[in-house]
Parts: sequence; structure tokens; C-alpha cells
Amino acid sequence: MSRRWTNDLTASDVTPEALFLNRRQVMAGAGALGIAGGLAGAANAETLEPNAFEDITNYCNYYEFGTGKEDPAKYAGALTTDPWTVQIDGMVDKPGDYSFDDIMSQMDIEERIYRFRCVEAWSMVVPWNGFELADLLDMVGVKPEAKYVAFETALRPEEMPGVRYPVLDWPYVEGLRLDEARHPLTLMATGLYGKPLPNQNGAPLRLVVPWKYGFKSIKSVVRITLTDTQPATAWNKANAGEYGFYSNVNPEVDHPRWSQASERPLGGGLFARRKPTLMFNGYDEVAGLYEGMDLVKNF
Ligand SMILES: Nc1nc2c(c(=O)[nH]1)N[C@H]1C(S)=C(S)[C@@H](COP(=O)(O)O)O[C@H]1N2
Ligand SMILES: [Mo]
Repeated sequence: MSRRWTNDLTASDVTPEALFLNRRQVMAGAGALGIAGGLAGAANAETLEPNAFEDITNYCNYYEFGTGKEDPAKYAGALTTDPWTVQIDGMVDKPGDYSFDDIMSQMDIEERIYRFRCVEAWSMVVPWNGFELADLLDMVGVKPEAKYVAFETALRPEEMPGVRYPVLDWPYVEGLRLDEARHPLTLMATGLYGKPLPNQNGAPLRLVVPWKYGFKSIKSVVRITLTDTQPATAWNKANAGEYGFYSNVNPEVDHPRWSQASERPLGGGLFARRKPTLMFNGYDEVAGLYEGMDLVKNF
């Protein structure tokens, strides 16, 4: 069977040239950085150089398969991703069980090269393939009273060795305010480097919110619920003092146990030079979403 997970023109068709251009633009960008003092987000997206596929797929957090960084690559192969159904319910016009193939046939798949910053202070650059969450929300029709979007990961004890341990209150759940969910940067990723998303990275589809800490980017989504109340989130339930609902990348708000001022880029080894963490992970265009909010209180 053919599964349509990307457009006919795949990222791998264009990557070699794109990478070549990127290297030159990184140098131009480095010069501009000295003057401007900061990286703009989307405007700079094409200046990013992605991490290697091997790094992105072998250093993962997917606790359903174990808490070690290499556990997901070892064990997530057991996850059955075809067929896959996403239940979309709550305050929507067309609630229902949507097959992954049905969703894919209706979405435009693009490549998005995004910075990704884990709350543990490592970071990487990922060439995702996917579609805007806003397009999926439009497909099902969001009712005017909806204010938040809740997400849920599959829970399959027979396929997920990690859920035997009560590390988190399974299933993994996450949430966004509706305006965050509708922001054009918010992606449902279905691929990586022009290939279908590897299981360890959250196949067949996972959320990517590049201005928030990585744990907001929930994997292997089976349910999306539109609601008028702020959804519970897995890490907030586990430790509310350390993980807030918003979890925007913010170098000025430290984790209670470590600094968030800088980060270790993946791929350079454990002693790679750290680089400064940017507000909203560099995606300044989202600042308007939080106007008038105290981002220290709403961490
Ligand atoms: N269901 C689920 N989603 C998850 C996680 C998880 O353990 N389970 N880990 C989160 C964390 S902490 C991070 S940093 C990212 C890691 O994504 P990656 O492994 O694809 O880099 O996934 C997030 N999504
Ligand atoms: Mo993370």
C-alpha cells in the first residue's frame, strides 16, 4: 500500500542544495548576529543547519519506551503505527475518528527546519515534515466556545515497556491555548529528513511547538480534544513546581534545579561549547501571544 506521508517533491530531493545554501547563510547570519544581537525566528529558519539524522533519532525522550536516551531507538520499533486513528472530539463541528491516511490526504505537507530545545538544556535543529495544526483544526471546525486544545499519546502496555513504571501518569497528555495551537509555527510533524517519522520520534504524527520546551511536543497522538478549560499536562501533574502549563523557552526563568540561560547543542559531544538560549527559542514572532502576561508566574 502507499501511504502519503509527504509531497511528491520530498525534502531529500532538495536537501543537498538547501544544505549548501544554509552553510553560507549561517555565516552571513553570524555576522548579522553581532549587530542585531539576536536571531529572529522564522525569518532565520533557512539559515539553520540541521543535526544529523542519526543524532535526532538516537538521542530521544519517549518515556513510554524507557527513560534512557537510547531506549526509544531500541524499543519503539514495537509500536504499531499502521493503521492509526486520531480521535478528534470536544468542541468541534465534525467530531470523529480520523484515520492517519485520511488526515494526510487532506493536508499540505511542508518541510520546516526548526530549533528544538529540551527543558533539560540540550538542543538540536530538526528538518521536520508536517502540516500546520491550524489546518487540521479548520478541517474539523472549532466551535466558538473552545479555548484550549488537549492532546493524548497512545497507551499500549503490550508495546510500550516503559509504561510499567509510574514515572508519569499515563497516558502522556499535553495542551495548548487555542491561539498557540493556531499559530502558523505550530506543526503536526509526520516526517523527518523527508522520511516518515521514525517511531522513536513519535510516529506517525506528533506535535511540534518550537518556541516551547520539548516536552510540550507530544508524540504519537491518538486524541485531540477542543475544550474551554485548561487541560492537564503530564509533566505538570508529575511536578507542578518544575513544569508549568506554558513552558515557553525562557533563558531568564531557570528550572528550580538548573539554569536555562544556555544549552548544549546535540552532535558536538558532551563537552560541546554551550550556546546562549534565546527567548521563545528565537521565535520572537510569538511574543504577541503573551502580551501583558507575567511569564515568570506563567512559566
Ligand atoms: N508521549 C510522549 N511525548 C513526548 C515525550 C515522552 O516521553 N512521551 N518526551 C518529550 C520530551 S521531554 C522531549 S524533549 C521531546 C523529544 O522529542 P525527540 O525524542 O523526537 O527529540 O518529546 C516530548 N514528547
Ligand atoms: Mo524534553
